[in-house]
Amino acid sequence: MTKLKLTYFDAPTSRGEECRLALFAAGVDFTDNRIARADWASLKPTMPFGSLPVLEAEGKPPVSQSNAILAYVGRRYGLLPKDEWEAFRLESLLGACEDLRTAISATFGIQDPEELKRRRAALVEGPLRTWAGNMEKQIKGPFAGGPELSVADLKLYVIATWFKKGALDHVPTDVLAPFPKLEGVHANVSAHPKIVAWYARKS
Ligand SMILES: N[C@@H](CCC(=O)N[C@@H](CS)C(=O)NCC(=O)O)C(=O)O
Repeated sequence: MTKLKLTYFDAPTSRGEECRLALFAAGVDFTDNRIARADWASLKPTMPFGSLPVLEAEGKPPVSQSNAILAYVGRRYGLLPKDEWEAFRLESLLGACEDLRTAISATFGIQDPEELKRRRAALVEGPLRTWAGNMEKQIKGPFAGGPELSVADLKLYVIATWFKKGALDHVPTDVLAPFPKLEGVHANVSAHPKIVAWYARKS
């Protein structure tokens, strides 16, 4: 296998960041290809589904979709358990995270401030809290699958960080406080030596 190349926007966020974290945490020597927003319009039609992230290997077709990338990295490089059913269960958490992102994305682009406030409050009280309550029951602790870090933890970490840094207006930074296992995943991923090393490297 030649060196993998991951393409995403030049931002430490979202679906690209969770794939970078997975590759780095798994010890994969990959090319971290970061593109400028200004270049996106011309690149978009060249991507399998017109979106990022995309993972490439020489001689292979490029592959899109963050969850497919995470599942591949997880299975091939040890960030998913060998037990196939447990790996499958953890992959289902990746899908649930994308469902939440879809619900959040439905509130993007709302121009009227009062409408945005109302829709975000409904998001927090409805889909977000329901998602967090369901996710809480899936997390074994300290990580989603138990003692070992997996790609599911990295996806959960990136989403929790999104809330915690206050990037979404009207979504409280402590929205996950009633969910100690989710908070625990965030804290334990933050403190994981590989994740500490990644952010030390980038700063
Ligand atoms: N389901 C896809 C969604 C990909 C997606 O929407 N990516 C965003 C960035 S996080 C993107 O490429 N946005 C630019 C665009 O769609 O033109 C995945 O999980 O990879």
